[in-house]
Amino acid sequence: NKTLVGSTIGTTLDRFINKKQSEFPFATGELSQLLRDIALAGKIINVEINKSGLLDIAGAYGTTNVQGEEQQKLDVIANIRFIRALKNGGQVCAIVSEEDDEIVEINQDSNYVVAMDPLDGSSNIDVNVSIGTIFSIYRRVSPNGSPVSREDVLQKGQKQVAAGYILYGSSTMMVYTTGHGVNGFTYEQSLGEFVLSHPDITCPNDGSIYSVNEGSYFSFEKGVQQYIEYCKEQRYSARYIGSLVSDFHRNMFKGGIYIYPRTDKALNGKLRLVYECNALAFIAEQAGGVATDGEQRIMDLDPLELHQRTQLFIGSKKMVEKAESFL
Ligand code: P6P
Repeated sequence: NKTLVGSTIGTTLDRFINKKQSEFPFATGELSQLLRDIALAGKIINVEINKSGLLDIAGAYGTTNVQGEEQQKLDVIANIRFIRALKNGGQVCAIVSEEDDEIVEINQDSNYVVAMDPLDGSSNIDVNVSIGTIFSIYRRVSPNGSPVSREDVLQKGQKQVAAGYILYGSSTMMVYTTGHGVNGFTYEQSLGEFVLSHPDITCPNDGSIYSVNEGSYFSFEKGVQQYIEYCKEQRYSARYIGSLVSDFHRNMFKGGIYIYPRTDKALNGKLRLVYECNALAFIAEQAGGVATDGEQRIMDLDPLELHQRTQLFIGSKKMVEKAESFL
């Protein structure tokens, strides 16, 4: 295990953000503040998640979100916490959230848009499996002070200025990029701070772990079935947690591929382009990995709808290329 020594490892997220900002002379500090606001919301949700087993907030909330999924109470709480933290932080003009059917307009005098899945994998909450927050950050394209437009929130993934996730697992980690590499921070309970624990994360170019829900095997297209057979012939390991952030995070460190292809129940795949796939695609590419929909680069896809779904093949470069060779 890494010992927290040296000037970089052990730096708090706050100091890291300040140091990085100083490397950009024209930085206004707005993006820095936004990243801090997200980290704050993550800390608050971390507390809620850790006590959810004790309080009756883990159970289903009774309402359903645009996915038609039972909205877990923690889903709703996480969404409220993030929206409140971003509103109070003052940097955000609009939010797109898995939990809100429409654009959440915040402050038309602010410059940033956040697209987020506040708590992905929430069906895992009440069985104590890790869950995650996924977020993308864009600069608005409409003039400051004007009403927020759909063009502000439906930007291609290549326009992201930052992206990241918070993984509430055996330890709580925040991993993010601003386009200059990927860095991982571990929440240090005693300090109440995220501390730099995994600087300059790189995804192995190849791997032997594949993550896909083989329960849907018979409804996968032939090429996907053939790639799964290939993985078995290679004696790869099957690891599918049912929590995208957990599978993605493990594959980024160990090497691996996560696939959510189209099925008979999910004709365009299940995962959402705007607030799940684009963020992880940005991180994957910044770490040396790749992310496609089986044909095109995820970050080149044109979002037409807020909750648009896409197929996702993401992880080690050679594994994604191999999978695509079967499609
Ligand atoms: P399935 C959780 O609902 C999620 O969005 C991802 O976190 C996870 O990888 C996937 O869906 C699981 O979906 O259809 O395999 O149960």
